[in-house]
Amino acid sequence: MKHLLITGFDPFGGETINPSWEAVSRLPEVIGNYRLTRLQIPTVFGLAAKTVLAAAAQDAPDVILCVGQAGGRDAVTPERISINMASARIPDNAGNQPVEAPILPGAPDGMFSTVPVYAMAGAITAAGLPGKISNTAGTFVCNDTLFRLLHHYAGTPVRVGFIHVPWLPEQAKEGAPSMELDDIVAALTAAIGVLG
Ligand code: PCA
Repeated sequence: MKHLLITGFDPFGGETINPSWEAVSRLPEVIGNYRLTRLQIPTVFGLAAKTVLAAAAQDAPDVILCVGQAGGRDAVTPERISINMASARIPDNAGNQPVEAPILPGAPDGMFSTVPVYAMAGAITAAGLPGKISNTAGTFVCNDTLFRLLHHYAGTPVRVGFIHVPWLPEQAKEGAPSMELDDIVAALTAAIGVLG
């Protein structure tokens, strides 16, 4: 059996919940071929990736999948790419607010995710749920985390991916898109099912 390390973030930006952790913490211990380790990570630049790497050093996952909230999105979105840029509209949970700063100076401008994003988005829609590839993970902590992990595992067999999920109905302001928690859990389950 293969091993998946899957993470969700703590609430940030004044919110009291983060759908990424709400969903990740509800995933079963086994999906298809994979045994899951579920981990909450802090919404803090640098520290989030560091927390993932410390956990990965313990139990050597085959795949690392981070899940984050993307308020305003209307679908569960596997991220195709991360960019070497940190620029924050709001402070992270430690008060950091980088502006137009490279994440890792000298590293490539962008790094592609190493999980099958096309198949994952397809599996979500095949399950009757909204899913599509995203071509930007933003410039906040989620992008920072994906970039650092892809850079760390480049040239190794460990695959790294990221999935952004919409707000829950109770978070979404009037008229803003949201998704039920059960549907987010089902979408993540479908996406994990095609990791291979
Ligand atoms: N979403 C933020 C960081 C933590 C989270 O859940 C982001 O998209 O960068």
